[in-house]
Amino acid sequence: MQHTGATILRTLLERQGIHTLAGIPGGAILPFYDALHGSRIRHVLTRHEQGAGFVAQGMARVTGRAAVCLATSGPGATNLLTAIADAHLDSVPLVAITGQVSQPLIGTDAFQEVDTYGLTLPITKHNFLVRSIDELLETVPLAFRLAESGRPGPVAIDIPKDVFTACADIVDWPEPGRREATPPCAEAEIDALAALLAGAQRPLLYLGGGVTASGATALVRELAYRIDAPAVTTLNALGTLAADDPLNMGMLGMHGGKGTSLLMREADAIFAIGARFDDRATGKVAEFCPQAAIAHLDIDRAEHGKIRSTTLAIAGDAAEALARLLRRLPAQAKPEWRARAAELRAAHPLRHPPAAEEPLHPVNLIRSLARMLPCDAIVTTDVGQHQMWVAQAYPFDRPHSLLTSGGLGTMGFGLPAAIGAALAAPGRRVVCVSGDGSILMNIQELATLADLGLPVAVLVFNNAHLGLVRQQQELFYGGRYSASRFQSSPDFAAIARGFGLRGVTIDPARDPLGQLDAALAAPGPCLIDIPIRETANVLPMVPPGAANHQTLTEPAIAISHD
Ligand SMILES: Cc1ncc(C[n+]2csc(CCOP(=O)(O)OP(=O)(O)O)c2C)c(N)n1
Repeated sequence: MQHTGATILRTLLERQGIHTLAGIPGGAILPFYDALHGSRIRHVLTRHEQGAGFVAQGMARVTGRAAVCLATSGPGATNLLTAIADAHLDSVPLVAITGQVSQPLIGTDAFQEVDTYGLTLPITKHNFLVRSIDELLETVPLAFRLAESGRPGPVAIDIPKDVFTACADIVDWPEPGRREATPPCAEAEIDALAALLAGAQRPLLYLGGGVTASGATALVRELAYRIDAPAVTTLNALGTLAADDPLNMGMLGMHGGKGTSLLMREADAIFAIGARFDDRATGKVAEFCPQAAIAHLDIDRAEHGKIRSTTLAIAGDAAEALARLLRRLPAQAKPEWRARAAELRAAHPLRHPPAAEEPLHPVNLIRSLARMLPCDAIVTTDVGQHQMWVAQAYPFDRPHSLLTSGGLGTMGFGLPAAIGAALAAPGRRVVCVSGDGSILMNIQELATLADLGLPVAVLVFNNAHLGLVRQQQELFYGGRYSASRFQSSPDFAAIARGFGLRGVTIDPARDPLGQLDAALAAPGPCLIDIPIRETANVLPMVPPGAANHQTLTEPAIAISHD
């Protein structure tokens, strides 16, 4: 039967099991939008292509499966770049499909022509410029296979308009692209790992996003208890161990607890799983875990020894390797080491004023928010102080429940990612915690949220500043505040109403938590603007470039144990 390139792409996506796409049409990709007319694939029309990229990321981060975003050539494609780069740094499986000018026009500075292939080359796992229908049939399944296999990541497919409009008879459709199993590591490597861990007196697990990507959460928990190893997590691995698990030492690095950093210095063996020794996590690398032998299990060989030399580096899938490790690793009780972890955690709690005194202190606010939400709620964040307060104070207890831009740190991530999460996880409550700076970077997606009516609540932690910038200027630039205070502040609740959503401004003087609870309890999407103290800082904080144990804390602030 005769097909156009556009109907072929639609069929390939349907066969791939794609139910939802996010994007914005335009000239070069219009033939594909024409083919979508009447398709069973749902198209979510965002208001900016970056929003489409993050909607797709929200879907992918919740499901672990590749999700798709679409844009036209030129400005449509360039608007997608930040979301693609973001997926690259956080290893999120994303397939970004862009229209391109027809092939005879490529290289002529045609209307809306930009070299999307060249631009996406350094920010994707792989990218394609498709030149024929035959290539399209090969490329689309391959793109999904590449995005999901090994270390997940973004794949870009640029399709010229004349490929969309070309016709061909298709007799045999290719099989959909699927995640390929990673080759198992050698027995000798598992033996060496078991020996290293069995010989350790003070072992510690350093867990990254690869644990979630591999579905290894339960195995990691079993391992921690098998050898009495406390665990630290990166931002993107929060929830791997429940926040209240006695072996969970919380997030490591720049905004991790002081007790966490001190325990890491005492460890004699660090087992890093699916983590990449990012500078925000390690602090000054030369002083990272100076006493420890380091074993590193990562699916991506390129990460081995990239930042920190290791005693043992194993390339493999975390779930597969851990299952084999657990079969031969005997249980080892280490009561003194566990007691030391408990002692350091108790000695260095998160400091914040008592809730009764300052209910809207961000730490108190986040703890109250968690009590108001169901335990399977999904939290997305933007980037800044509010993001770090969420990481420090929200009691995540499962993977895929915090969606945040870790590697790229992209302001504007939170709202569209929340929309994607709500699309991918129907029935689950989704909350986006944002700042008054970040929300403005993709606020147009409130219109998309209004279209869809999803149960997303956007909480704006409003401190009238680019808070994290203000904090750095206070702490490291002698209080010289430069371009971190907003001259004017929009009425966010009114803006939300303008988009057709419920908008609420919390009055701090009248039972603010009661107002928040009521706002969250009402059905449908909403935006809640919450004034917080302008000068509140996220502490602890390791000064950029310093070692993790040189973290700054705020001894003057009262400690509350609620
Ligand atoms: C797109 C982008 N531009 C600039 C930055 C640098 N940056 C990091 S945090 C921050 C301030 C964020 O302010 P806000 O969203 O109000 O959050 P707050 O820190 O006040 O909680 C800025 C400008 C960034 N991360 N992303």
